[in-house]
Amino acid sequence: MLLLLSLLAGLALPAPGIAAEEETEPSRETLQDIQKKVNDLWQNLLYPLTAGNETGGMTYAACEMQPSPKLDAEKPQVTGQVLFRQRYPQGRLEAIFHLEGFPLDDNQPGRAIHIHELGDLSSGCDSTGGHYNPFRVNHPRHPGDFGNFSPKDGKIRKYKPNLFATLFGPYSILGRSVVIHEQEDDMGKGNNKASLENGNAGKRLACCVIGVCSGSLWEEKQPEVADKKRWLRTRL
Ligand SMILES: [Cu+2]
Ligand SMILES: [Zn+2]
Repeated sequence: MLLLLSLLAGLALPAPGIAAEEETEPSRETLQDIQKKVNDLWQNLLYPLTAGNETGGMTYAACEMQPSPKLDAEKPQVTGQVLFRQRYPQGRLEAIFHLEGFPLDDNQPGRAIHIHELGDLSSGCDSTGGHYNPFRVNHPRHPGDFGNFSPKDGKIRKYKPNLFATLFGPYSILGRSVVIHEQEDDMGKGNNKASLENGNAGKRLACCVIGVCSGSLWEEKQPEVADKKRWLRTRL
């Protein structure tokens, strides 16, 4: 034990008479290289199958939305999917929100969608915990704060690129949940504690757990959201 302690002490203190090596900033390439190695390690440890060759380095995940079983029968029964994809290892997360079951004459200005911390549906959407908040920051700076969505004809059809959440590494959202709320997200501007935690978005209408999938669902749904983008472009 003593020997171990003295060895550790020897490592921690520079030997007398030897000048400490001059510190230089690591280059951007070195940092990127380290980041990739750390990500590779995590990826291989946690999800050895997700960065497979079959999908050309693209990882796909799906969340099969189900209405909260605790919801009153007259509330919107939301179903559908939230799909994710991300190119391994440096790509940014993209998502397709493909949901239905909202009232046709919806007078709600928007519905909040977030990633919640837990993938536990044992008590419906109530057991999914709070917002996934790995960096201990205030709402709406959580990686899964997707903002507000306005259903049209009872449906949400939305594509979002460049998201902050990730499918890879220690902060992966795999196994966590997506929750749709009854109300609008106040985006942290509600002037109270809950606003900085969850945006006062109200009841949890529906939720699901994010899991790895193949690319077929993404291929199937993408034309619907892509068409919409093209339609918008022609109108501008
Ligand atoms: Cu939420
Ligand atoms: Zn949040």
